[in-house]
Amino acid sequence: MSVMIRNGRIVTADENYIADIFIEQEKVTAIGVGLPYKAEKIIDAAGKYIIPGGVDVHTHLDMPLGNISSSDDFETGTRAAAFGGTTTIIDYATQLKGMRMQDAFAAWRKKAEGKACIDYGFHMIITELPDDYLNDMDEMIDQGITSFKLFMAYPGVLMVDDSTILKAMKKAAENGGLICMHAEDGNKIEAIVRKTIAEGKTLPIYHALTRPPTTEAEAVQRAIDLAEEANVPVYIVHVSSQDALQKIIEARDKKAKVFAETCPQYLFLSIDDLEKPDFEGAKYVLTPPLRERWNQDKLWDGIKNNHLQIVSTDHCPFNFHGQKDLGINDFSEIPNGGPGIENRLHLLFDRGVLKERITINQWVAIISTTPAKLFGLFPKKGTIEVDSDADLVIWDPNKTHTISARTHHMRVDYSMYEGFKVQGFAEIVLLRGEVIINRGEWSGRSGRGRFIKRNKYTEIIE
Ligand code: DUC
Ligand code: ZN
Ligand code: ZN
Repeated sequence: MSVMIRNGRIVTADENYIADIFIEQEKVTAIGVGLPYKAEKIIDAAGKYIIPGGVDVHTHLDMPLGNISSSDDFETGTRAAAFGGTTTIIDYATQLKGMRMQDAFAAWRKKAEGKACIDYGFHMIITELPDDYLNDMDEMIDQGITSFKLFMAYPGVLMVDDSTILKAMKKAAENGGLICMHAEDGNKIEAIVRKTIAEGKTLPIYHALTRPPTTEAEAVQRAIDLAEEANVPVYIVHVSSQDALQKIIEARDKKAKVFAETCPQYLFLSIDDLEKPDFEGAKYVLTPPLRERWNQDKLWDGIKNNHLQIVSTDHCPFNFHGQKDLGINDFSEIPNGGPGIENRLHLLFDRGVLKERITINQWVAIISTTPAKLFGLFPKKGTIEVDSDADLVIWDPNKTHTISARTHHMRVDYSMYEGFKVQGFAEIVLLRGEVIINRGEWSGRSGRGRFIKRNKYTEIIE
């Protein structure tokens, strides 16, 4: 099927111009003014922006947690992502204890195959790494899983000690993998949590109060030091606070290869949300926790100055009724995570670009181009060029809507952004040349999403 998109304003991470785009065989095959080709389908994009499809490098679909799983699976979660203008995700597969990475990969592939509506890749979470598992990391790289997540939090479950971190980092230095770090001091937090519960303090707000920013900053510094020792780049996931950001800025000023993301929840929500009455604060129990509001401006400065290069969602939804309420009597039993896969582009356009916190090119960079580059998807994804995949969003910059659980497409019974009015709308979304969102309506197919074998991280960004 050939498609011609006429007269849209093409916006990439560094360009902004009006032209036609011609698509054949899933790819962009020509870009220019007044292209003379005949197409089976013509889309008029006059007055609209055309941006590369969003790339969300931090999601948790169908993620097991104790006896429950995150409420979106690969079908509902990726369809919701498409409504939000995201056409590629990188989800976290988990090598649970006792499991080899190959088995974890197979298990996550099975969750996605036949269901995913957009393209996807995986990172691998490593929870144990005896010497005879080190080769698993090479096998993952060969199969296109070129990044690994390590947890410095959740002792006894996901946390790995510093010697394991160093071992994984040294292996990554050898095979070109990228280490993603969940940086929170798990032991310190665990001690504060036990003491707090013993004092009878069980409300959701104590989730945030027992994980102070110092526990994040300390772990970020440790991760940076370990990466320096191993001589390997490190990517800090879900940076939530100025304290943690400061450590990243100091390291980057010394030319350390440290990269980092933040997430919309840290830019638009705050610790005050955890104080909502009737246990509603549980809707905002995320890790790291939401911080005091003043951190938001610091994170925006971090984005503007390229100390934070990516905004991902950390989409990890749990229903308020039946899942979050497992912690009604004890905040530490509330499943950690919140929904957002559908909201990222809209929030960042409305409250980033339109509020002049970032330029429109920076918006494209943080939501699509840089994640594609850092995680080995570029230039197939993350740009609009001849030969790139025709993953495109035709964005109406004027249309407004109000975010609500009543109308969103994520399979979760609340929205963290309920009632937020946003301007800018993903009107038409194409995945490899096929229209999957047509004027706000679903027209894609479950199972059309393809596993993308990623390349290794290359030092193509500063
Ligand atoms: N870390 C994540 O990255 N996602 C959900 C919960 C967590 O601790
Ligand atoms: Zn994490
Ligand atoms: Zn996460």
